[in-house]
Amino acid sequence: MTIQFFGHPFSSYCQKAQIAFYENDIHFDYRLLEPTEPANGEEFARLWPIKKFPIIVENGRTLLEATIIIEYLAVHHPGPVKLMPIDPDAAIEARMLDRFFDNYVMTPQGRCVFDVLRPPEHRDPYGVAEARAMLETSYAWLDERMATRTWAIGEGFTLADCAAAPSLFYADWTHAIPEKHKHLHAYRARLLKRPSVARAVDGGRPYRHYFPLGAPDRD
Ligand SMILES: N[C@@H](CCC(=O)N[C@@H](CS)C(=O)NCC(=O)O)C(=O)O
Repeated sequence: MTIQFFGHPFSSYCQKAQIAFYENDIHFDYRLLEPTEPANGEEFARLWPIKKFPIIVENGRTLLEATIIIEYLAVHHPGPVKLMPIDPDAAIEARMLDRFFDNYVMTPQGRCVFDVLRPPEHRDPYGVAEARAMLETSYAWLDERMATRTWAIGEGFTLADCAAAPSLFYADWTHAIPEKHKHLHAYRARLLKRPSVARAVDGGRPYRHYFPLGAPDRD
C-alpha cells in the first residue's frame, strides 16, 4: 500500500519530510490536515494523540517525527540521493546538524510566531526576546560554517539540508537574517533553488495567508 502522509503543505516539519520524498521520487498519498478533510483529521488523531505532524503510515506501521520519517525512507525506500550518508562519521555530522536546525532555528522561530497567536494577556515578550537572540547566535554560527561548505555538512545534500530548508525559509521571514551574513544568505538561496525544496515551498504557497506574522512578498 502507498505510504500515507498526514500533514499540511505549509508546515515546516512537513516540508522537511516532503523534501526527502521528492529527492528520491518516492510516491505517497497526501492526507491533508485541513478542516475540509475531517476524515483525515480523525484518523490522524487516532494514530497520534499528540497531534504533531507529519506522520506517515506504511504496512500498518506509524512513524512519527520528520527526522525519523527521513531515516525510515533511507532504510526502506533507498534511492540515489543518500540523505543519510553511508560513511558513519558523515552520518553523525548530518544528525548533529539536523538537531541544530530543529532545536536552534526551527524551535526559536516557532516561539516567535506562535506567541502572536496567544491572547494578549498570555504573550511572553521575554521568551520571544530570548528566541530572537538565539536566532541571531545561530545565524552567526551558520554563516561562518557555510563559508566553506555547499550543503550543511559538505558537498552532499543530506538530512541536515532537509531540516535547514524550511528552518531558514521561515526563520528569515520571522527574524531577518542580517545582510552581513553573506554565506548564510547564499546557502538559503541555494536551498530554495533545489528542485525538491522549490516543490515543497510551492506546495505551501496557497496557504501563505496562514503565516501569523504576515508573509512577506518574496521567495
Ligand atoms: N518534533 C516534531 C515537530 C512537529 C511539529 O511541531 N509540527 C507542527 C507543524 S510544523 C504541528 O504539528 N503543529 C500543530 C500543533 O502544534 O498543534 C517533528 O520533528 O516532526
